[in-house]
Amino acid sequence: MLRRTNGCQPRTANWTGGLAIVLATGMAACGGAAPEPAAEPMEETAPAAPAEDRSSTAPTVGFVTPTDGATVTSPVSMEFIVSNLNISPVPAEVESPRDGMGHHHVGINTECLAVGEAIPKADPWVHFGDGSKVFETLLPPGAHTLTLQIGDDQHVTQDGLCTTISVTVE
Ligand SMILES: [Cu+2]
Repeated sequence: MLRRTNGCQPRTANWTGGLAIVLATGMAACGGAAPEPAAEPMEETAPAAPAEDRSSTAPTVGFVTPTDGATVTSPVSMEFIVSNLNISPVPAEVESPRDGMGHHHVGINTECLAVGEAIPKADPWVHFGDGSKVFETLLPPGAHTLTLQIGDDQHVTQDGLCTTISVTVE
């Protein structure tokens, strides 16, 4: 719990109470007055923050378009998005994969590869080693599975960085 007896500590962690109130409370405490009891209920909301931080640092990947279950026309336009990961062109020479960097791969009518596997440079996989975040491809009418998977500089799959959607081409 963030329960401090020193009222002079900046309370920058409190985003819910409003900055003006936090500053006013802090200044009153620094001026020698007794700590304001009114500030306590606001601090009780603080413990929610660390859990939120943990989930927001996990890398994710997904399709902006199309959405899962969508009916689309060919050529099918795709747009990719990541969070907490940098999409970067693969360097000309790779001695070891860079941390926190990767590029997109689309697998047509195939599932996610296992973590730690190198993504084949062949059908049904398309590599976007130039850092592209969009793709357009012709698909025949019918149901299709689109898999979007991140690979590092050596095209090796990463934990949690794959998603599969289903679309129907008209
Ligand atoms: Cu690749």
